Amino acid sequence: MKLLVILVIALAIIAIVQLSKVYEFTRALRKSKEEEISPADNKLQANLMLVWMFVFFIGVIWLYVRYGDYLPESASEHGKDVDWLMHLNLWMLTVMFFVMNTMLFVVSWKFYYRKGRKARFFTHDNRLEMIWTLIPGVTMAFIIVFGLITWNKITGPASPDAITVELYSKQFDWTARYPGDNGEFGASSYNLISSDNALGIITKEKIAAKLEEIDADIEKIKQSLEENKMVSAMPESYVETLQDKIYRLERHKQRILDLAELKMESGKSNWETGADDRIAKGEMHLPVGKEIEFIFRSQDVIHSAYMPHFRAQMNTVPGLPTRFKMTPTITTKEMREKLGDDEFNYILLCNKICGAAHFNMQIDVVIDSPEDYEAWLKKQKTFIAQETAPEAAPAATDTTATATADTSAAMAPTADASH
Ligand SMILES: [Cu+2]
Repeated sequence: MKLLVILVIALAIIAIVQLSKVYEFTRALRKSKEEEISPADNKLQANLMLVWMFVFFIGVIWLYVRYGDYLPESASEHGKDVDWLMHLNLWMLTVMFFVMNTMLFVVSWKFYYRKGRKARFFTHDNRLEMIWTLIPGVTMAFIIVFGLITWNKITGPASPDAITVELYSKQFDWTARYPGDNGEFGASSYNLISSDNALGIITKEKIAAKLEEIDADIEKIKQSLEENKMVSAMPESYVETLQDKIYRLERHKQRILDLAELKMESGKSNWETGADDRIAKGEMHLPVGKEIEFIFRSQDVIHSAYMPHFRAQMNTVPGLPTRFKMTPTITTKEMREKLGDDEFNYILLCNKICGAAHFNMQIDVVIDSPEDYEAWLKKQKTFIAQETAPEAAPAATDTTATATADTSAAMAPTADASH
């Protein structure tokens, strides 16, 4: 079948080429020049312009009707504002689209070339300049001002009783972290990210393991320096490179040691604070009617957390936590009833082409009643249970560590605590 289609297309192209050759040949016989176009030709082209305008407009209107409503009603508070803005923009564009295209095609139809007709020539018209500067200027200002007002609503400070949820992205999945009973996240650092600590949460064990790893690396380089010195004279540049490597590793080690000294705002060590953080994968639950403050982090590349049903989207950037707040207004159950679809689920998906499995980087978002949400949260594993052996966990509270005022910024729950 495919072969047949390709064959037909190929034959059609050959036929068109042959026909145009015949046309040129007859023209040569009639001795008319190629650039000579008859008035009848011009008129036909002008009329075709008008016909095409109508076909084009009908096509656009059909697209609006067929695909105009691709999402159900917004399930978040600010979503209504976003929808309003979106529709305002769309209507403005639609009006402009029809006005501009009508002018384009009608002018081509009306003023096609006729012998002896002359165009009026003028170099400047103040009134015209005014019209095409002022109208777009005012329209743009209007869109920008309303856009900024909505944007500030979404990204403004969260209320004190908002629930904070951290969304952590990496190639290619999402992890949701909820602060435990103490309401505070444990600190994290990219320096501690490893296969068994994807979020880089700071714990005594993780710090010890990292220090050990760095020491081993330093030792290896030192050894190779010694060995090479004995064998022959090493090029000086190579020695320098190795010494530079050692210097870098020592500096890295100091950063890890600094992490061990960190304390949270509450005065507890970050290990104590992070131990009861709850981790959810594959599915994220949120309570209806409560303000949620999202904090986004990324491990590797820029991803984008996109929750279309809530009209919410934010880039997740490695090394730079981003945030926004939203209040869900419709539970999953209510939305299923509204849509008459028992299988419906809200989704969180990655909206930035981030690699081979980007298409698969999505999880369900379940909006519960506050009671159901609490019950679900209690069932989620704490970081302590998930990422370390249970017996190794509780001991480590560093009472000797001190916190100084100037490091408090680095101790914000989600900031990467390193420099
Ligand atoms: Cu992604």
